[in-house]
Amino acid sequence: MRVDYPRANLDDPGAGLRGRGWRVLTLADLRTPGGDPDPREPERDIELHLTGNLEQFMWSLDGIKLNNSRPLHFKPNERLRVSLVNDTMMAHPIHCCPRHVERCRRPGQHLPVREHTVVVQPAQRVSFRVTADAMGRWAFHCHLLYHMAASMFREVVVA
Ligand SMILES: [Cu+2]
Repeated sequence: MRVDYPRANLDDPGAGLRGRGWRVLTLADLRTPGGDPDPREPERDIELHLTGNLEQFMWSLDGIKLNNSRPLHFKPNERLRVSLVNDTMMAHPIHCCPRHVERCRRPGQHLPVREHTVVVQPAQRVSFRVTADAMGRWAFHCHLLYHMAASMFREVVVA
């Protein structure tokens, strides 16, 4: 299953809260104090699809089982933009351990929201920027343990 037209807006209050006449705080309202900690433009773009099958309880990145996957390689101090497209019917809280990441509001916009874990809603496309400022092996994964254990996990190597 692939989402043909993922949405990228951050101002959706969510199911049950839309069009109710009250103001709902969304990610579009947030700002990182002090601005972008690394204002460099990303040197490279990486796109990953969050994939799975709810009935068979299979979860993965780009449809690849963890044991068959290859690590993502980041260069030391490289600035990257990672885009996640959620092709599943569930929200996934994605963590790029051990770093915080700066979520992009829209492609090319410079008002990041700094986050530890980026929640990607169903049929949503989310981009964040990250600096490879820690050498070694990182864990890029869904924070729902049973998704991570079922292969929604990818090793990142900074070397
Ligand atoms: Cu998940």
